[in-house]
Amino acid sequence: MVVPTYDEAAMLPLFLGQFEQTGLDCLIVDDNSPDGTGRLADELSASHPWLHVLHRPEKEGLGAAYRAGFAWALGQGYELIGQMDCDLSHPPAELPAMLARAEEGAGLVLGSRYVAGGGTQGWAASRRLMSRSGCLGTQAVLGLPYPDLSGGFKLWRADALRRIDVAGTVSNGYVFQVETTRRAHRAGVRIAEHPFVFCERLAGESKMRPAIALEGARVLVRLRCDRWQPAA
Ligand SMILES: Nc1nc2c(ncn2[C@@H]2O[C@H](COP(=O)(O)OP(=O)(O)OP(=O)(O)O)[C@@H](O)[C@H]2O)c(=O)[nH]1
Ligand SMILES: [Mg+2]
Repeated sequence: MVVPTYDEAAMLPLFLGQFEQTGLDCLIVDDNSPDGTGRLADELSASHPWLHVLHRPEKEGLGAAYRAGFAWALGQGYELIGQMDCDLSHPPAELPAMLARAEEGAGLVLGSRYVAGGGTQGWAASRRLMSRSGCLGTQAVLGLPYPDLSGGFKLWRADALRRIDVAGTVSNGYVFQVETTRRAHRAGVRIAEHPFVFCERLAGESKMRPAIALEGARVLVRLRCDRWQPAA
């Protein structure tokens, strides 16, 4: 599982404590967090052989962190490569069910808050409205059938990541999630939606800002014009 971090020192031990139960490997991709998350991850990796750490020199946003993390995982030869947040908003307990969907043949298992059985917990009405309207607007603008397009809880087959040329994606922030799912849809990757309940973070600070949502809307317009097609 590729887990990007920026200032998650308060959450990292809690996250790893729950993640350990899954028996999976974890790659922390840290952008030189000022709060020392990267150093802490290094220390923990010394006693946890399943924990790997990739250090990036500066904060360049989620897309860049994921591109680096996926490249590392593909290079290591993993057949299944996932992505999730470090703040326990994406419950590690969902991973066995998501893995089962991938083993049944899905190339992308899309964790979804907005299909039956999914939801959000602990969000103010304003945040719910922003996320829901963002996803509905994105779905309408891009004509995609998936109601949760901005979420970052996903499991990929390595060949699906190659088919979408993940290294060649261009977006950052939340739109990176939209871009990769859109590419998967265009490339004919089998996509399975898995409902989960998104839980608000217990500690640390949210990086969500109105400016980020607005930037998302701007980049979405650019993505609408993107003519990316899978290689024949
Ligand atoms: N490496 C890296 N990780 C980031 C960056 N921005 C956010 N993250 C991490 O990516 C994950 C998801 O971040 P976001 O959803 O943007 O923000 P958040 O703080 O989780 O906000 P909410 O969950 O919406 O309250 C978290 O684990 C963050 O620490 C970044 O620029 N670089
Ligand atoms: Mg979060």
